[in-house]
Amino acid sequence: DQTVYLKDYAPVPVTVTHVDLRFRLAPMATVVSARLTCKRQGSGNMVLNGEMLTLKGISIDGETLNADAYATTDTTLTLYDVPDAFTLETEVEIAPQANKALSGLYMSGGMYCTQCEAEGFRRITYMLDRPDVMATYDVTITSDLPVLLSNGDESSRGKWHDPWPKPTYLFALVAGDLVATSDSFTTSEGRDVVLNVWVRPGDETRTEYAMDSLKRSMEWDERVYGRAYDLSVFNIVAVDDFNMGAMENKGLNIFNSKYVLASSDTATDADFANIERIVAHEYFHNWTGNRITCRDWFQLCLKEGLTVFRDQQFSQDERGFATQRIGDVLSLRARQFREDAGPLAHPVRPESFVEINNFYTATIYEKGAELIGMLHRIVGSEGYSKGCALYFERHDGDAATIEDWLACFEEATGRDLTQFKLWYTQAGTPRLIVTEHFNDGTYRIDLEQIVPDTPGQTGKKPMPIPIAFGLLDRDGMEIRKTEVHVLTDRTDSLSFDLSERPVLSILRGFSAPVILELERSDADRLTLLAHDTDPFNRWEAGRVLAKDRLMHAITEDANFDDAWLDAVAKLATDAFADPAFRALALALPSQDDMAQSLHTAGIVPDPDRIYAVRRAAQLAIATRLQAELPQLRIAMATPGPYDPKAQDAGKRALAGKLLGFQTFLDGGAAARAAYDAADNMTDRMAAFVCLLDAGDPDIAARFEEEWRHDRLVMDKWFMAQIANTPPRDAVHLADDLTRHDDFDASNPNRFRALIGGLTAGNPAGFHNPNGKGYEFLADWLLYLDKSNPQMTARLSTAFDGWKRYDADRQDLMRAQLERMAATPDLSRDLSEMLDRMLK
Ligand code: B3K
Ligand code: ZN
Repeated sequence: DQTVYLKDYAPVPVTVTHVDLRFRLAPMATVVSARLTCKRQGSGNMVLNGEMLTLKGISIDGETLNADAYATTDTTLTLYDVPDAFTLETEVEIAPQANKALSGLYMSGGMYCTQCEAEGFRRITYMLDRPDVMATYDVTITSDLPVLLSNGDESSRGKWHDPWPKPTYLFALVAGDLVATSDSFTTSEGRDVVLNVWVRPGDETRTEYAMDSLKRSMEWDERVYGRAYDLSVFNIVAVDDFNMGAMENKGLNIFNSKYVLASSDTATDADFANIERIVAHEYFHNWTGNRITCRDWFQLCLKEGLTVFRDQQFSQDERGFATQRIGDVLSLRARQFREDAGPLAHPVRPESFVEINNFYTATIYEKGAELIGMLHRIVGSEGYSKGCALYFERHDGDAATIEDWLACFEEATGRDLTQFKLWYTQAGTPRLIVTEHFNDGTYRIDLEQIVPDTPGQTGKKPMPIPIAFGLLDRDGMEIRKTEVHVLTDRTDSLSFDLSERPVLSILRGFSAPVILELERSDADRLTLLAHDTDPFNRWEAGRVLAKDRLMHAITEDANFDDAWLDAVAKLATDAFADPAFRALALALPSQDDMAQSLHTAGIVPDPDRIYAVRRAAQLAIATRLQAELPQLRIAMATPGPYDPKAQDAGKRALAGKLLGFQTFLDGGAAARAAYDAADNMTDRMAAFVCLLDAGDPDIAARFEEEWRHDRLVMDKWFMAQIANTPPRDAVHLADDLTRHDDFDASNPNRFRALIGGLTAGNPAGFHNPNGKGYEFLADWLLYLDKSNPQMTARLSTAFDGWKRYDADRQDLMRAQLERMAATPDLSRDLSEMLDRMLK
């Protein structure tokens, strides 16, 4: 059994305090010499991690080791009877060119780069590859390549020193033919910092936004959290082949080029927003993650949940609270609620894992961030600031735990957070059931929470749920401003003396990550949609109305009623409302959202039916707006040069939504004109998607002709086509595209574009009752598992909702899961995922 348990945590008997690394780079035979300064702190042998290494030499304090003084396995190096303090020297050989797992030292487009989190360092040299071993580093890189980078500050070409003790997972090395866009920043402490964004020659015209985002992040972290940068250089490098978004290596952040490179011509507003968010996220890790790291990987949310919370706060400040919060909640529900409701559900702090890379999940990240948000709401802004200040002061330089984090808030605020800790240990999305009663001048709200069973966890305890609420009168005037009630018991009630029944606005700002169940009239919802002072709940009211309509249309063939269509039209045409908000309010719940909601309501979702009903709803809205559409679109024009800021992006988002409706009516005429007129990628993509949807026979070829030279744009081309083809053709098209000259399964962005275009972009196509979608996915997962297990395991989650569906689809999916599970030599990553999904 390869399971690792939180309860088994123990510090290492012999630790490493300084690492001196020398690299002689060569694609198939890189030599890594390591000198580790070691110190005993307990009893036992020293067991170092190492994988895919060829050991060439080993000595202690300059003496070559006898064969009986150590032993190696495929994954370890054990040293017997080491002294209390000594220097261990090893020399190993590795082959970065052959490394297709993109973990450890590998090559991408002729450059060397690394990815060490979570356990990639052990593929570089023998070391205690765990976060509670923190060491200072000296690195020397020998290579003819023009740019040689590592962590810390450079003393001479290829020689780097990082004075801040760090765990192995934050180590990084880059070597290549790169060019920098440079700038500088002076910290509040008076430190002058050189900022570089390193890219391949030719890409330097697309670095401006990333640099701008970096400077704004640095300023924000000083102003809001009092955290300043601590080295004299901060490097960002863009890499084409990268398994995730980016990595916060100390002083040397490595990014997927998708999240660095942007020009108005090639990147959409969504790309710009992601770049801003991810640059900020990685930068913020310098304090939450690097200066204070995690004791062990079970504490992953300590750095990830907190850092996501911080990047969400930043984006709210940069882009507007309401629209940012709505976007974050949409993604929480789409990814985390889905995860929490299925076989992969796990606590924000898991108790065991087989492969830690399988736990970089929406639960650890997004739910982890929600927990910080709730803590913030419970202790208040001042308490939150005090708690953070204590955490930074007390734990700087530590590898800390969730207990350490919570203790700071208990001490700083005098609150007992024992019950709050349940949020970290109990999986599953709580249901919050609210019922209203009005009687004789008394208005009462009854509250009940149910924390559902999840794999391996039953009989859960009630958790503290901060419920932000306010009351409106029947005309929509606010009669009680927002207050926060913390539900701590399983049930509770709140009473108010009022002369008439009010309209309740509850869970304002989505104050807790729960599923709200509240039966109430359309009239109340329409009042909230029109008048609530809480913009999140205005949007939510519209969302619930829309979902309700879709549900009825799906289950009872109901028509879309005028009252609803009028409310939608009113919002669409409300010139006083923020365009970004209107765009969000006009977006119907996604197909997967509907499948999730139907399942929660005990109804088996039919993907084809969901697809058809959603389209019927779009057509109904389009028809209702027919007369106004052209004018509305003109009003959203953004004259002047492209500006990625939220204000113009909001207008483009609304214009794109409206173009979508228009395409339902004119077969693509307006979209064709919009495509020809587009002078930025946001407008072009919006028109492209409409034309694909309208079945324009030439548009895919035309787009390809125009953008074939650009990898990042071509990812969009692959994805959009599959996502916007009729479901019956989707698998066939995806399969065809795997034979396209530009399809490259070894590039994660391209692979994800193609597979995700089908599984997430075209759910009805993926769930084709003939089972071809499932077979297609399983074939490709088995193929990719041989080279890149991390990516494979991640994409296998497309199957995690399999138990929601009808018996035939379940059989087909189970057959594919079992076929994969029965394949010999699966990676640990994929086999853990399959085990959990099949359980
Ligand atoms: N910490 C990295 C993620 C590493 C994933 C390893 N499989 C990026 C981030 O969260 O900022
Ligand atoms: Zn992170």
